[in-house]
Amino acid sequence: MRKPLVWRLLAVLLGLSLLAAACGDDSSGDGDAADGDGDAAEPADEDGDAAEPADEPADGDSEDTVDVTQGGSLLQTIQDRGVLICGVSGAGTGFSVPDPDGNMVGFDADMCRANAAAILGDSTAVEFVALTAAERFTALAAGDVDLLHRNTTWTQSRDTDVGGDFGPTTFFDGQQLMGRVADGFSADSRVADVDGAVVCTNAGTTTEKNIAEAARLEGADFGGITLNTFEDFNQVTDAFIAGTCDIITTDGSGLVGRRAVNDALDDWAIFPATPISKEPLGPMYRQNDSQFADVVNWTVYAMIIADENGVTSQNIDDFLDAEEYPELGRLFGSGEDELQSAMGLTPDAFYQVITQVGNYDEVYARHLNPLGLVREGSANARWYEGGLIYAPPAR
Ligand SMILES: N[C@@H](CCC(=O)N[C@@H](CS)C(=O)NCC(=O)O)C(=O)O
Repeated sequence: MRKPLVWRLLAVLLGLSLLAAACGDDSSGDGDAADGDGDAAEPADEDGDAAEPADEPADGDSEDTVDVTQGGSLLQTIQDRGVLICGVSGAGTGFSVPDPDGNMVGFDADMCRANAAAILGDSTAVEFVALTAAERFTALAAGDVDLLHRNTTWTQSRDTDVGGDFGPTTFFDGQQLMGRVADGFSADSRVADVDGAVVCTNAGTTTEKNIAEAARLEGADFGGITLNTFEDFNQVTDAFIAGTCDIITTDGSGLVGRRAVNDALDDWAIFPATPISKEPLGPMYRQNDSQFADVVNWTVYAMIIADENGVTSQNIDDFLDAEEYPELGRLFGSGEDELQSAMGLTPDAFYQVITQVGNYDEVYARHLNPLGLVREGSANARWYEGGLIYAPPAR
């Protein structure tokens, strides 16, 4: 049954307004959002526009298949534009930092490249926009970036109030603290040991809220902390090195990264051993665009499935026989029952991801192993090795 005319007209109008939002003046990602001037940005919680198509009444179709092509998906906008605009930190050691030539390097940066390889067949077709933690949600809501791969923790408020949706967790993290060994801190230190300390972090993060809450929960014997927040984590680390901060705190991965690049393994202690929070980090995009969400999510899943099966950028061509490897045949587009075309991608979209960027483990090993972050024994291990990295089946 076709939708009544009024709903079809509404859908067209909504599609156009979504496109206008996504293609606004700043959609070239020229860095306005990164400048922090916030001009173009509406308050993040006014992003509700995008939710309206979901209110459309069910049309009563009872067919087995559904039409997955939705009006106004960001996917088409990116394909027409020919470049993916990806919001990253730009100061997240191991996750996204510019190299001396200005190339964005890291785990999150490669996740952006993987999305570009899937959507555009070209992992280099990415424009990176460096965003501080405080800027990121406004930039996303305003359409300055298509998505975030920016050490962003999936939380209830960000998933609801802030107008975002989250993809699969790509790195299971947790908040820790770092202090100087010379000040008596060790890996066995606890939050109780930072009584009276100047504790520093970056603003607009779960981190600043968690530490304030943890200090309050220490109880009556705990005198309190002085919490100082900075715009970005480079400033936080500089203040720690300068001695202005006794303790710095953020996602454990960030602390391990900063300690490694400052060659301070013996001088800076990270604690407590069990983090004070859960920080599931992953992609975030504007809410209620199911087609775009599917593409971002299945890009991550394809990288995980490849890893589960030992398929790498180097050996993928050995796994294209769809008779022998039916799931991989579907996923990489060599089987006739491939599912990528129905998602608005080319059949070989995920083949491009693996050949151009690598599987999950290759990306992890490239950027995080050198910092001392290992998957084995951590939540980021494969599910069949006791970790939480898991993908649904490609069927
Ligand atoms: N995961 C937390 C913290 C994110 C965060 O800002 N992490 C720091 C340290 S890993 C970072 O990315 N710093 C880079 C910067 O400040 O630009 C959140 O989503 O609020």
